[in-house]
Amino acid sequence: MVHGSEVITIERFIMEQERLHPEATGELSNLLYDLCLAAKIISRHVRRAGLTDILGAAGPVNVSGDLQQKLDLFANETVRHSVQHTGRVCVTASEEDQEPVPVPPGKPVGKYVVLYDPLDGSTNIDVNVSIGTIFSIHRRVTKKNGPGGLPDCLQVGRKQIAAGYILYGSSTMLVYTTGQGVHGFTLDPTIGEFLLSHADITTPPVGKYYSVNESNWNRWTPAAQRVVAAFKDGEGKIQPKNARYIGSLVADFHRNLISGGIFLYPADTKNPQGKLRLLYEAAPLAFVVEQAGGRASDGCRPILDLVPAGLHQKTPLVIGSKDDVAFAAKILAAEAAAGGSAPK
Ligand code: FBP
Repeated sequence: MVHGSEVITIERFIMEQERLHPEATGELSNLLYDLCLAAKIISRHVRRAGLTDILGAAGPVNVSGDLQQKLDLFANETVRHSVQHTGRVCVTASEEDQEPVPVPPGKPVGKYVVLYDPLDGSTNIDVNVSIGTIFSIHRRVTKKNGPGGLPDCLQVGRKQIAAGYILYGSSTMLVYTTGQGVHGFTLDPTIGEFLLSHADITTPPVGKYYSVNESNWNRWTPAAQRVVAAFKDGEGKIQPKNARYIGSLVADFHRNLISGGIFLYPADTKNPQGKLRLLYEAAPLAFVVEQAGGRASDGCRPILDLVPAGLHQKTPLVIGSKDDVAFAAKILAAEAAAGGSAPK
């Protein structure tokens, strides 16, 4: 669905948004274009993955102990190379890099920080199930000249300037926010352009889906079990929902954003801090969902208010339709306040 009869490219859309900010320098717009380029390159490789030697494991494991896939590393390099030489960025950090990666010496240094998960849903790469790239953009906090570093990366989610994701699904979509609503663009491979297909996305306050890995049931706290049971069987005002779980956060998040729903990855005995990463998974999606009228919580506090202590810090995540998240957070927070935690 092209927006009305007009074909609106993402470049044109970003430029029109920029005009709303006379103080804008155009650097953020150009950085978003750089990410569009990276998305097109990754999309091309994902779409041809079965035909080229890019499937399978690359060998090493990343800082979270996940086996790095060849496509993970390709996507990681592609995003970094697309943003690091432009003079718009001072440092990048990603799930696949142990430490932040400052702009190399001799390269122009800019005012933005890019945090990203180059390929989310790695376990689904080789089986042709939807995967994604997640990005978060901050303004640097360290002195202007010279490469950026860890302090520039460890910023609270509320400080994000822009965030979004690319979904490599039945089509390739880029969804982002700069704090002026959430907008979706579909890649038209026949012209190689992202075209506006979903303007001003809003998510219903009550969702029809719940998305959680129920195989973790016995590792959950009683409160987490009660919340999921309520979404399955109903409780009070909560009506029973349909279950959907792809195992790729971006794909599960996107479905629930468009159709209404809640995604949960609670803390459990295997992941006492949750499994998902705060800075380049939870916080960027929290910015998107709040801009679409939804909510994101760690069970006790809004994700966007969590102060990061470490680059690869994990967090429990409850995200999606606002009334459903409020219901879950109330029960989880009560348990936490009573000192409850995941059964040993
Ligand atoms: P990465 O693939 O980027 O490491 O992301 C983690 C992830 O795959 C999420 O996309 C997904 O929601 C979750 O882990 C699935 O975990 P599990 O297999 O434990 O349900």
